[in-house]
Amino acid sequence: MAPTKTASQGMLVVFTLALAACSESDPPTETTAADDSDGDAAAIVITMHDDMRFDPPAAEIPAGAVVEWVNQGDIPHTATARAGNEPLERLPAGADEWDSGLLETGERFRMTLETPGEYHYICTLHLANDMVGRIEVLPAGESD
Ligand SMILES: [Cu+2]
Repeated sequence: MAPTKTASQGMLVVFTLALAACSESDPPTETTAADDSDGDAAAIVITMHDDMRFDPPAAEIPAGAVVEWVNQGDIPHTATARAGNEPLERLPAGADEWDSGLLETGERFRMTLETPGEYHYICTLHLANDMVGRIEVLPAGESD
């Protein structure tokens, strides 16, 4: 077998694997706004990485905006803000808590934050690595 042919076959395998990985990463729970195209667009997309960080780690959004977390790492992560676990997890009074559950590579989780105030959330798997994030929700009308 000629070396050049071997090389091109190798490329085909890589492409095939990449395609397979993409199709497997479709989150089963995603029933609305299933793609990145606009419509019900998220106000901010926060990516999750295997160096144990949320990017950006802190964000400001107007009340009622949609936040979307996407796992861009190879290992699972969560985005979690539950009542009763202060100060690691913190919610404004009356705000809805959330827990994405395990997000595998490429999976997304969305949350609409209606209540103004400061939110502290964590990755439950990597709290020891200080994988935490913050979101400031500004009262409607104050964010421009
Ligand atoms: Cu994590």
